Amino acid sequence: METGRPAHEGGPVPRLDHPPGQAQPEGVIMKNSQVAKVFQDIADFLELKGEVPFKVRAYQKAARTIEHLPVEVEQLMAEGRLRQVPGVGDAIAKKITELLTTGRLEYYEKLRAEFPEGITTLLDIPGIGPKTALRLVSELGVRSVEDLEAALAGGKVASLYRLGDKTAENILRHLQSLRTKEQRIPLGVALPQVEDIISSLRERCEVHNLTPAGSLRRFKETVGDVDLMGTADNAQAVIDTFTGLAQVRQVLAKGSTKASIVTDRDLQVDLRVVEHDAFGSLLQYFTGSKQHNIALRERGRRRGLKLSEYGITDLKTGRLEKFAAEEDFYRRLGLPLIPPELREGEQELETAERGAIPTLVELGDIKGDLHVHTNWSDGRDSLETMVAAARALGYQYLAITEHSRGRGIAHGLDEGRLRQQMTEIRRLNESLDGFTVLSGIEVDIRADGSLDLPDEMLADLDVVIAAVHSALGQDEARMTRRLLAAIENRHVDIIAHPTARLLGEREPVAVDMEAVFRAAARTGTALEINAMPDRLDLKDSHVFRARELGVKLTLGSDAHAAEHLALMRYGVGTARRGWCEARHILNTLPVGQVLASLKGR
Ligand code: DGT
Ligand code: CA
Ligand code: CA
Repeated sequence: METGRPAHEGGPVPRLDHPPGQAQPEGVIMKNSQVAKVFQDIADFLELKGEVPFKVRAYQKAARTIEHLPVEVEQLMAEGRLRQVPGVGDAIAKKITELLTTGRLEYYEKLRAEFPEGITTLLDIPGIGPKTALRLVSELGVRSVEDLEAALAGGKVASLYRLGDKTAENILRHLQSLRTKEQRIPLGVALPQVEDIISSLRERCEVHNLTPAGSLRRFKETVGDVDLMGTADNAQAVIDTFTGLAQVRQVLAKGSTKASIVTDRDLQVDLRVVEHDAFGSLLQYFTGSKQHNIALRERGRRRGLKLSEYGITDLKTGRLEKFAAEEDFYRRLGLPLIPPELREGEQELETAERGAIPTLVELGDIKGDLHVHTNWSDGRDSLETMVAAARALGYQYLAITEHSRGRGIAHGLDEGRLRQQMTEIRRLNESLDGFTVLSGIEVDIRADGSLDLPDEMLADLDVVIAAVHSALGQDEARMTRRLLAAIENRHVDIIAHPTARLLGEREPVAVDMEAVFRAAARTGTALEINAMPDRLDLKDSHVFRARELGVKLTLGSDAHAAEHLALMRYGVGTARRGWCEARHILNTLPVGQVLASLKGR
């Protein structure tokens, strides 16, 4: 069952913007994590002051308990049950009450005033204990995350007496993972930036095999940071060029073979450069996922082999074998090369073992785009322009699928204009050689599940896509009924962007996806993988399940301008993450067979 909640990675992150213990905006309820944070800070302050350990531990324990409470501490207070919480005695119960009722805590604020400003920000960062925080503030004048990053990059943290490289590295790692959790960046935002960086680097220095690894290479819908790999004879020259690129806003760390930067558009990019003979193991290691690598390492261990980014060590002889190619790395473990999109630590190793890794669909398999808008509705470009762009991509056909009349803001077509467009398309087809324009529609599914155009109209079209665009807040039962009604309509060939989510902007609708998949499979209605990078809807896990249930799938760019046709690659990546082969995607077929496979035919 789909509950309509997105699968956001990482838990809630401590908010660094609003210092806890200070007055909260009116009406804002303090979360358990915020209350816990106040008590953790108190424990840290007391430790810094040299208080007796048992007192420090009491606050630490209270913080931990509150953080993990299964109910809101606010509710416990209302019910007079604070004292029932383990570790909460009279004194702490009183402090919680003060904090929750007034939004501030006098005791905390007094303590806080004894220490330099900025220290609580540092205490929020995992890997920085109270003593280190105090030294960073008083000896280096660090007051903010930015100050800390600068101090780390300048080697100042490592040079603090008795702190050293290891601690500095540790802090940097925690900072990076905080950044990663806070803001995952949509693939469609990250990939073009990375491609830009890659081409800049290639132009400016002698670097080979420059490839993204990590989640970007696996085509995950969002990425935390970008991991770039390359080879060079002179690694330092590549690193220097990289950190000096115009796209770089901040250098987080820099060494002789690796560097981390943040771009002017807030994307963190880590670059690693190795010698050619070790590139395969490097790329394998940093492509991940972590889960995949753990499973792979376990497999190696059973064979007496130790895996690392440097290669594979035979534990008996201690000899390190290097790998220039990823394929040879996998072969050494008795496995075929596993496509990056499958490396999620799920069932790819067992499948590879059985020799059953699918031949995943590729962009080159796509013979046409089945979801396209023109300036007849809310698209920017003309029919002719869209067709020319599709031909330039090597496609054989294109389905024109404007919005229907109910989508007033999108200049949706009524029957009259739609028939007009059909005539226009027929005329256009007569002038085209080896290319077919299909007459379609993206008909609106109304709130009650009925469609926005009469059946007689839909029956005359080549391709009928149906989609929800409004009343997205319906409860799961109603939304499911609504989608099922459209699926049951015999003229509906495809359901577009079934969950209507917009990454980072709009939650998916609440709908029983399993019921949708089963109805789609039973009726032969195809579900779309919308390739717009802020949609990617169906998402990877839905694609996987739908395919498993035998649902027909289509890929559509939902292009509203000629250049959007190229967004198809994001849809293909999502299909690959759902383990799709070409045969699972209708528009890998030539036009005649696609039409024959659509339900409405
Ligand atoms: P992201 O950046 O959060 O979108 O996800 P990834 O997968 O790109 O993760 P990232 O950037 O932290 O690390 C890149 C790869 O490096 C990761 O996919 C696998 C490898 N890696 C990182 N940390 C570990 C680790 O602790 N153990 C293992 N085995 N591999 C790791
Ligand atoms: Ca990454
Ligand atoms: Ca990384």
